[in-house]
Amino acid sequence: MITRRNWLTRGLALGTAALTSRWVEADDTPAAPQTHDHQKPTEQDPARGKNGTYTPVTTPDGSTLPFTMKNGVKEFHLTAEPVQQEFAPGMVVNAWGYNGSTPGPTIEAVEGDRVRLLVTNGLPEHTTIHWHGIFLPNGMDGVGGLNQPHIKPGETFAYEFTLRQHGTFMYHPHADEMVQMAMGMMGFFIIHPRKPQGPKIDRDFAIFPHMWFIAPGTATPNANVMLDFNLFSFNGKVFPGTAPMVVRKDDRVRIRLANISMTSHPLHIHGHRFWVVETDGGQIAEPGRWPETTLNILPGTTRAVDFVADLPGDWAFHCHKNHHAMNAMGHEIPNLLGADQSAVGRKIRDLVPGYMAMGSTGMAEHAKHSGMMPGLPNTLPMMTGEGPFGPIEMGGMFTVFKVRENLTNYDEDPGWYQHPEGTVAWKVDGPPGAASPDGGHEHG
Ligand SMILES: [Cu+2]
Repeated sequence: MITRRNWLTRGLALGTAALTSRWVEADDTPAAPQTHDHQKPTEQDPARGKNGTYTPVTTPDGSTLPFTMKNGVKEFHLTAEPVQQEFAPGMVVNAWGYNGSTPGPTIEAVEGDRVRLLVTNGLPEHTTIHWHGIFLPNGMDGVGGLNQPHIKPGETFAYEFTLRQHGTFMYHPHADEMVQMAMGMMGFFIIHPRKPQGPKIDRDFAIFPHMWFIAPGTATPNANVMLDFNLFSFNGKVFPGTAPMVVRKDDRVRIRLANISMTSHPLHIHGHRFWVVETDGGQIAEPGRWPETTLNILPGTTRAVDFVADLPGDWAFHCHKNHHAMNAMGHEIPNLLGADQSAVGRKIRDLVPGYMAMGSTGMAEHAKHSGMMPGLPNTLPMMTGEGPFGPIEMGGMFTVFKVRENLTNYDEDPGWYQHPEGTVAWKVDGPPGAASPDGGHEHG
């Protein structure tokens, strides 16, 4: 049986082996993309100098697409296909994606690379791939019907072009778009600069916020919904299924964000502010960069932000559309704030043993009782997660940015932050005047 506590434990186990912070030779072939233990160049690309190095991107809960070098061309292979993916323990979704996941694996390459992308269609209908934001010959742009014939089920098409820019881009279908993207078809296409400038990035994350409509009790997204979505994910996971972002204190962190959903996601970080350094149109020159704590990622855009993680702790990172940081909720819930439900609660309990009337004082009771009241199958509680101080009462687009001193590696969840004594908000006994340090509270 899954309790909320082991949900959280499982949710916080890192979904992917995180990477050690290290520059990788740009010519390296990530044969084992999640460990990077074998970063030896297999073949030198004569078109590139020695300068191209990069810190590999970490796709929380995702992966990096391996490639093979063929006569100086980096060859990647994507298969568009149905995938079954656990969004959080207790909920499996019948989505569509690439190579077994939604979002598909992250493509990483270096400016100047010649790339060949083989795309096999394992879907029940035709598809194409559009390389969003990338400068390429028109016939490689992937708009079905306009630039190329559709890729029919079972067929494989090759796209080939030279990367003439660097930045954060995406791939997604340009065929039956509303259905295929509502079903989860998307991926990152990261092009590292051939000559990196500025300080070294220690941790480079890539996150797709996405939204879905999955009727409670079911497992297949409804692609006919236009705005009324009810499940909100980071890289195909919802809290508490989302992997934390683990960094060392004073790491320079980059977070790349991309959105092909139907609405914007104002993504917010706690305890830090980040600098907006990049759009899908390219790099923002140094004087034009600006600080934010919340950045609205519009549909059809990517953004990258950089900052130094200088404050240790467990910091929330979440969408600030508040219902996007919750799990599936019904839309027809009556507003019961302030209503006395005690009489009706007694009557319903005669019919439904164990029934609890909720909502009179707010929704927090839902998080408290979600482990006690049986819910619909394959449906997550609206507010969930258990922290060291009690219920976290979140869901959806929510994860934890963990900044630690003395971190030995990025591969293990360091657990909850151990707050130095006297640095946690405390309960005041007696009149408010007692809250001052002179009022008797012990400070560390
Ligand atoms: Cu959102």
